[in-house]
Amino acid sequence: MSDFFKGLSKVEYEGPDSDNPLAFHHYNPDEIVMGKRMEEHLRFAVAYWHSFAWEGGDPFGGRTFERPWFDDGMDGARLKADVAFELFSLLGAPYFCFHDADVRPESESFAKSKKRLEALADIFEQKIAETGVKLLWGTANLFSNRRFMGGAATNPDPDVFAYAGATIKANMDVTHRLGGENYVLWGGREGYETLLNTNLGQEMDQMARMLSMVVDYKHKIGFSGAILIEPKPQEPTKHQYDFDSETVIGFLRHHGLDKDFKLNIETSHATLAQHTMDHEMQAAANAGMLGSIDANRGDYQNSWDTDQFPYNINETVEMMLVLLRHGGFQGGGVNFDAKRRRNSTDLNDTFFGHIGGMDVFARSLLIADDLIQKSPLEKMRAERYASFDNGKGADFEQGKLSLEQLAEIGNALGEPKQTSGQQELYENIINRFVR
Ligand code: XLS
Ligand code: NI
Ligand code: NI
Repeated sequence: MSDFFKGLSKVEYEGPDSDNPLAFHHYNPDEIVMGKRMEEHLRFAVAYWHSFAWEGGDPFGGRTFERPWFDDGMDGARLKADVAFELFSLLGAPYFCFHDADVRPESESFAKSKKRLEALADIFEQKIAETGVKLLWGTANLFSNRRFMGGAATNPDPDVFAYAGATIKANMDVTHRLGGENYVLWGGREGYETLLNTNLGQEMDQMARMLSMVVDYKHKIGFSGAILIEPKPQEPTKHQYDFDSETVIGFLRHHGLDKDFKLNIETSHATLAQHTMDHEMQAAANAGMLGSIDANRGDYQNSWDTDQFPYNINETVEMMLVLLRHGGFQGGGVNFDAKRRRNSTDLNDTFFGHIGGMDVFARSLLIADDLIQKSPLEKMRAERYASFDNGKGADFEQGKLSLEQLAEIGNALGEPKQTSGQQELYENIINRFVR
């Protein structure tokens, strides 16, 4: 293995009282929570794109990071792979995720770019065997290259549709070969800038067609992982078709595709959709589609995808409550789709970001477990709906009452008794356990 992070040793759990900023204070992989190791609950992954491919540019200025693999073709790509696996191992992250474009430089033809991707996959195969780090998911970048400016699956040009299909196939093949546990589709440019030039119905149908081809192919090659769709309401396009969890679930059901997909839900995207992350996760869980999450945070005062590292305890506790109540991720995990800030230029900053993120999840998992086991939260919520458990309430719930029968009951009632929703009490219980 390379020794790029000279002098750094493996990040270990040292407990909440440790002063060491390069240690975990809460993430203790072997600690048992609800009968399962913490590592198995959380299944952390490092995102190749933010930590190794992103150069620190933004719309107002270019690269701020100095890394020896930038601009260096396939040699750079190989060095980047060395450093990436070094970081995964030092962090003790069990998984990573990547797009084709993160790991190999594009070449002048599709066939040559694919060769390069396969060459990197050869390297990954070896490194996976050496380090035990696994692939949580692979995906295709169908948004950076200008050929996709008008969409990939939803492009009005069938040649671009075909190019997108070929790219997806190449990435599914590589993901499958590397033992990837899921495959992600984020519709980066599947959306529109203006309806004036857009045939919405045609574009949605094209998207559904591409998704059913993906499902057919998955079965054909025997890929047993889940195909995950990642909702986002906007950015880069003004309106993205996979707007939020409910929109994606409705779209999949409408096209008879819901059995073959799950969701990959991202915190910052939830914020952009004006939802909370636990709302997005809950919607997916209700549909049996809580596949995986992209962990980060957005900014509540602006409207772009800031992809900051997770930091907010209460937000994460609310997410972990949904996760634990629904029996965990269905095959996925917690992928840090998060980048250190543009002026966080030290090598250590990538470690601090991940350590903080892993700790906030671990701590929130423990708090959510306590809330479920030791606080009155679950009981209070259940009691709020308890009158549906028997009598007329149960009849209604089981669909035994017609509207006329319901009206008969209603006609005989006085004003229903007022029952407090007790939001403040619920909030106080959460904060009493956040420690
Ligand atoms: C961008 C998305 C992207 C996906 C993978 O906003 O979050 O990074 O996770 O294509
Ligand atoms: Ni994401
Ligand atoms: Ni994002």
